[in-house]
Amino acid sequence: MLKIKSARVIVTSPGRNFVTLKIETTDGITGIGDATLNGRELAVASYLTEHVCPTLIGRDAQAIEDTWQYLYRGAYWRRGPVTMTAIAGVDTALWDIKAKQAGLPLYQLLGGAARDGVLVYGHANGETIDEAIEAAKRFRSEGYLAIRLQCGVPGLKGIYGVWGKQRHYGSAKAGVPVENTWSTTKYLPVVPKLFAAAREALGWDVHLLHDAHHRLTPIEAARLGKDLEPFRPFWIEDMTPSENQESFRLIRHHTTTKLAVGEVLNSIWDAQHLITEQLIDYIRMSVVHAGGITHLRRVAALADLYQVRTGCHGAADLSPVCMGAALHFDLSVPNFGIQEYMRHTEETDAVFPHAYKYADGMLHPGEVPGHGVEIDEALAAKFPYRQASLPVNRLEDGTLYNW
Ligand code: EZ4
Ligand code: CO
Repeated sequence: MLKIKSARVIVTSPGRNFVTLKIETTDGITGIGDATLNGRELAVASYLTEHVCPTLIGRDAQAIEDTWQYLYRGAYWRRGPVTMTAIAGVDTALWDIKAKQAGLPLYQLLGGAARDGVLVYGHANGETIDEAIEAAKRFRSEGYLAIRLQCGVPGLKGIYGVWGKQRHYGSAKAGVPVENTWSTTKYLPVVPKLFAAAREALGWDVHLLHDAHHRLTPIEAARLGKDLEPFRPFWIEDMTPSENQESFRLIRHHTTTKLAVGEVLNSIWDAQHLITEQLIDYIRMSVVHAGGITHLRRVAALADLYQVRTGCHGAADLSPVCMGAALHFDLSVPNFGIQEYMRHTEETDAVFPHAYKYADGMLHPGEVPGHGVEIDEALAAKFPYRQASLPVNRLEDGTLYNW
């Protein structure tokens, strides 16, 4: 039996905070898993260090399903982002170990490659529509086949997803939360103009996406969906929050624009009605926030029955370890749709050397045994944790709203 000898948490901040769980077996195989929860990093680190790591020592490193059940059922308190992110850290590290032990890239253990590569979308944005289109053209020149478009809204400062000319994006800022202002009335007319300009400039041979970041009511979402129908978006993401999964039925009744949701969901139960009632087209849950490879496979298997495809969250606050693991999942899962790809900073890539590579609009996880991502601990130690928070949003009259 391959036993777990040690399990420890590494927190590093090469531009932004990342939490990594490293597990070592008695015969010296190591595996790592991402356990980063943006803005709440140390809650997961503590959950792992205080409550999970001690229970892992001496356990069978190969019994991934049993360990998953042990951590999920064994906590008594089920679900929730902190718990499920911690479980994901363990699960991803154990899959990494199992694949290394087999001498195979992880996707081979998940059934082998079901496609040649993983279609990704990049993030084009700008303060103005013209700037966003210029950014989208740069992505096209780099071979991207799918591009997310976000632009500023006249009269509003600090719009989600707009970071101007910087190549890298960090939504969390040092200290207490920054406050942004939101107006749906100002936002709604802008997006159809952005999409019209994009089709004019980029043509129809490219997938265009957009993220409404939970800011619309269902009927507002329905209106946006209708307005965007002529431009055939690949999807509109997070039109409205999904705690009430029924909300999506109302949007569905009004528009054929494809709907994606799920980056803040942690459990298959959070998506049960969205999937089984065919209220969405893409489920965006990630390896790191939804209980690891083990649980995400279960979500995908359910989704496949209802023709819902995957579209894993892949923002830069999910570490390269999550990206590596996600790519093995994406390559092997039958109902893969698309993978979000926000490039990490050079510092982050140096701390997490990885086998995955981008070419011609696709990522491939590589052929290295395991998930193909390692951590340079000496370098990681040079970037100590810095407290940072996600912004909050207020309506123009000061009412606290969804960010
Ligand atoms: O705001 O990951 O689609 N991507 C997103 C992200 C989220 C951040 C929050 O931590 O919506 O940019
Ligand atoms: Co999003």
